[in-house]
Amino acid sequence: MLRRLIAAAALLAAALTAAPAAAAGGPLRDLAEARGIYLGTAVTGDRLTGGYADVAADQFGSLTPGNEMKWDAVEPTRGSHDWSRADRVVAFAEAHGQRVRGHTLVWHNQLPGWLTGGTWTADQLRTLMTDHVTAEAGRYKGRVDHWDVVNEPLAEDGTLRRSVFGATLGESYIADAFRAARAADPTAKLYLNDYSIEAVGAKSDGMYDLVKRLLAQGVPVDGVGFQAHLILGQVPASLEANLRRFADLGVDVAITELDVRTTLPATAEKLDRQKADYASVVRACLAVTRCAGVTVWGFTDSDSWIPDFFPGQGAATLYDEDLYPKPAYDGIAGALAPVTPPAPGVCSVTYAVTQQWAGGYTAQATLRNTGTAPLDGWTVRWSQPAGQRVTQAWNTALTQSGTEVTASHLPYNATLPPGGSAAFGLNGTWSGTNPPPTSLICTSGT
Ligand code: G2I
Repeated sequence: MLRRLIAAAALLAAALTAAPAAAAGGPLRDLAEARGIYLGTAVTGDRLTGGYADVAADQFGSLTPGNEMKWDAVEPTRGSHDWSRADRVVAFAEAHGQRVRGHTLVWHNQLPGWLTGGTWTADQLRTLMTDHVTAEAGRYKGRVDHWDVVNEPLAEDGTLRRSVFGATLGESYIADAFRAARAADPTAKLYLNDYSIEAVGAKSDGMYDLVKRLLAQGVPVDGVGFQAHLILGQVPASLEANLRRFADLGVDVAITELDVRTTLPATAEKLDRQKADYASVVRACLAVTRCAGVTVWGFTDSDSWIPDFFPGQGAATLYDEDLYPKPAYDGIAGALAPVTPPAPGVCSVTYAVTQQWAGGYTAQATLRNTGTAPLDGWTVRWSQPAGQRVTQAWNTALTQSGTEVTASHLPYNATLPPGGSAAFGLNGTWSGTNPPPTSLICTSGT
């Protein structure tokens, strides 16, 4: 029931959103952060100016270079690196307080011609691969939050893909790539990334078994990326359970390349369905504690790989070709809306930080009697996920236990007529970040 209320509140918040950039209290990146995940996008580095750059910076907390970090881009000639396009995306992210998902160190596509055109012994190929991982992960040491160390290692049936790496080196290339990445950048989270592993099935079973084997060998796998290149109306019902079973192995999970393609033209009905699809993927991530975040594979239909690869299909992203937000934007904003379900018909409560300074803040909460009878006493509860401590409160009797805060009425503001409200305030300390409460509820009674 509570879940349904939350979903209803989220949809309502989305429906009321006229200006998406200010949706539900903030841009997507802030909404996501307040819910404990990041919302990222793939970008095309050459396009990071003007309106495209504004949306990329304002709405997303993480950037993935769509092509700029691939092997063919960074080492077009053997032994001679060109980091300029990758550097540009990383610098842009740093200038806008964004994380970077590095994509990708070892993949069978977009390899340089000198590599695919050469003839290599297994030893030579292994050394070329680990040298490449060492050079690239080393170059961005400390600046990349997640690396897709190995991309798309599996065939459709869940066995090892017979790529140049798989066929020549066998499964051991994966362990070698991860170990080289860990040595080159000890703080980056190292991911295996693949597509068509979103549902429980043969391919995701293969990935599950692979991760288990790698962990058993002490290979530093920190996470599994689920690309999620989805077809309209086909978000797998088992997505959440699938994410959870991987998390239960002791790795993080993330949605890394989300898009939802449809046949063209995209009608209003299809875009509504797409909105629901985007929202349900975000909700699946939110439901799994170890889900680090969701990345969309391009945020505008003018920068999507779909029309080139699937003729007759497209409209797969959140913004149209003119950078106007589509219903899918509201779907994500709604799914990420703050969890503040009012007790229906009894009371509602709002919370806002009114002042913040290094290490400290002041917040104000207002409780309102939304029922038809007088409220005889009230209690407001919330949780402060980032270790904030309340040091002082007024107009309420407040206690804190760990991250949980309870604020109750005092004799003089216990009784509220229908429509009446009571405000109370507090001072607190914070460090790192000061996100809003992750849950905020009021109850009536003494
Ligand atoms: O194919 C979709 C994605 C599947 N998972 C791995 C991702 O890395 C992959 O991304 C796409 C890029 O979004 C495309 O932009 O990978 C494609 C190629 O594997 C990229 O397409 C290529 C075109 O095929 C080239 O003609 C073009 O020169 O992009 C290149 C750079 O614009």
